[in-house]
Amino acid sequence: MRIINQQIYFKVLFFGTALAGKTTTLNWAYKNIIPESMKSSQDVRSVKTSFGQTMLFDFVPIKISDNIHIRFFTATGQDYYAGTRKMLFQDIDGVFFVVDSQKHELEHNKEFVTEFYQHLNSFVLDANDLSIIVLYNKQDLTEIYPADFLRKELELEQFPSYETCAVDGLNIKGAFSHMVQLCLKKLEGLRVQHAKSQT
Ligand SMILES: Nc1nc2c(ncn2[C@@H]2O[C@H](COP(=O)(O)OP(=O)(O)O)[C@@H](O)[C@H]2O)c(=O)[nH]1
Ligand SMILES: [Mg+2]
Repeated sequence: MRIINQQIYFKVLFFGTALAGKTTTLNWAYKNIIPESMKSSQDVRSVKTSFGQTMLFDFVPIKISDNIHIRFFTATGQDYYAGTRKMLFQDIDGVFFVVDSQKHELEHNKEFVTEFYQHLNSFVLDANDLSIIVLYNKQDLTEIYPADFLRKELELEQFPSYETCAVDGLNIKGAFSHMVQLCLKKLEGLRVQHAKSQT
């Protein structure tokens, strides 16, 4: 979170393996659930490779109220650009951990869970202080593991989660509203703390 000129900026990062559906989820949300009045830019801004995959990140700022903003970023999942993933963890408030539910992606997902905790450690972040929501994506496909199995295998059971399909938007609205609520709850917590410290 950053406070600049009395404006509060939350930062939410999409993290997960290459092709898990991070960019598709963000694009779907931007098109279908974020009202025009909350959009502070015309489009999702992306830095893409020549193949159309996310090279560095996608970025979407939205305005929740007069002085509260949430900035959504997606980290590239491609290993060639892995170095850029870490820097995006700076100042994060929330993470959508996007899991590709396809069976052949299980080991790859496990590697990303390990990497995720490494990045949190390097920024001295505690998973308990962050708003983490897991998206078990690609639920429309047939060769997938059920979310219950993945939750256990990936040891992500303590986090709230949604079973999603980024192509048709299944459960994405619920996941986004949940994230906004968690950010606002964090703000309320900080307000209470501040009020206590003033007395
Ligand atoms: N069937 C299916 N395809 C998906 C889903 N989400 C993403 N995709 C496809 O997977 C590919 C990679 O998605 P993308 O959002 O670019 O992945 P990213 O690398 O995580 O940003 C694209 O062809 C998407 O259309 C999903 O829920 N179901
Ligand atoms: Mg992408």
